Amino acid sequence: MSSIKEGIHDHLIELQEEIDCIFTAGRNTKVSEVNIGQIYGGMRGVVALACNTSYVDPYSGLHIGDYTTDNFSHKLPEEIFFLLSTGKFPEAESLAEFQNDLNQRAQVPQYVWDVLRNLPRDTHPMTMLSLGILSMENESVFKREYQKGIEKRNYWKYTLEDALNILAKLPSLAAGIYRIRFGNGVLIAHDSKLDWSGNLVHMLGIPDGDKSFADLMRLYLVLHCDHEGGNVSAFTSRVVNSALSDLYYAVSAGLNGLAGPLHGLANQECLQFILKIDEQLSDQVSEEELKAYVLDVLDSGKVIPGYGHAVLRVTDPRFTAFMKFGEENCSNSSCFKIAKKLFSVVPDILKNYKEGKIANPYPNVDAMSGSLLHHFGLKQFDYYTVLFGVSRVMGFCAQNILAQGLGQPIIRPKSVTNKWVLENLAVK
Ligand code: AMX
Repeated sequence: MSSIKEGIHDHLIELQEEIDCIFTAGRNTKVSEVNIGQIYGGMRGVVALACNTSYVDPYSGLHIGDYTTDNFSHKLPEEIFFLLSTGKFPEAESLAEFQNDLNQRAQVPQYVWDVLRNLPRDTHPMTMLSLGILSMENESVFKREYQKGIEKRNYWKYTLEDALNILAKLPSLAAGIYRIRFGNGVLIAHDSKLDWSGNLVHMLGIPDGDKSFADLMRLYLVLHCDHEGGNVSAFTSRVVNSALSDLYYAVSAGLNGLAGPLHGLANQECLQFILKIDEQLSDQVSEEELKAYVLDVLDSGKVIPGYGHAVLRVTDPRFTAFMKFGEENCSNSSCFKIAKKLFSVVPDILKNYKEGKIANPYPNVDAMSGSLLHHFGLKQFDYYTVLFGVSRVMGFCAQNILAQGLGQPIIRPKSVTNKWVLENLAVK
């Protein structure tokens, strides 16, 4: 058995023991109450899911297993996938075995390129990514084995096979999309001597040769990997997989959710905001000028992109990790300087704006990530969500493998009509 498979097997035993304890202590214990505002309001604040890959604390941000962002941001994405799905980082030997396994599976079938090259020239890169994965659905090991008849307790093993096949092909697929959509369409071959993110950088073929870009990509792919279970893309992916639609369907569905402007697309709006400041005021803008600019934007009824969060109540530690990277690698970049200046003025303005109604005046991850990509030569905004997607697929895969391993059933909350609410809840 491979180390990752063994790690997941052991992790599932631990998780199942915990669930057994939880159930023994009180299967019917109430967790949260749901009010009418919540059923009409996107179920915000309703605790209704268990997700053991990661957890977002309002004050300390993203946790993966026992690790906070500070403690995992220096790792490789492969180590992060191992952590998400087994609860532990791999030993050096297990990591090498896992990377070797991914390399063996990296070849993207020719028909995928045929599908992508036949799309209209202006197809969004996220459509290409989602479609590229969906087009490989006939390769699903889970589907093939399910049709033969497999025991429920083994579902996760075939879901893992699909996850490894998808993850292995992602750098080639994402880089190929970039080259078809924004370059001359000539693909660069996968290099099995490179790691997962190193390969993505290599195959993108952005001609700056700067080592820091590879470091930035590694950090980017690590920081966007997962954000617990209730966000649009992770939840969508889980719901689809809970119907035993295989991982190709589930990953493609999750990516379709990520493509929305309220979710994965927000990072490109942040960069546009910063570029506009650069164009109108330059990176030499004074603090006073910037404050006036930000207030003008707010007074015109717009939000300050990159600030605020539905769960976090502090500066996102992922923002802090990107800021540190910027200080160390591109402190003279115009975009970085403006993003940093915004950080010094925006929180105080937001704290006092709208009579303190803005729940979190601090920056989220999107306030910095696009500025750094732009500085290192990746200037096509439309592509940024693809990178977010490449990273987030690790979370989708890990969440679905663990859910299958724990035998979680199909997800099916109950909905009601207005009439039912009026008749049954005395709200007339
Ligand atoms: N600028 C101006 N106003 C803001 C604001 C900001 N950055 N963040 C929140 N507000 C406003 C809201 O618009 C809302 O006003 P309203 O009641 O008049 O509609 C009020 O403050 C209360 O909102 P909230 O409870 O603080 O936030 P929320 O949980 O409803 O929304 C978010 C969270 C992220 C959508 C919001 O902060 C926002 O629009 N931020 C700017 C866009 C952004 O950065 N998006 C990326 C989010 C990260 C991600 O998921 N990728």
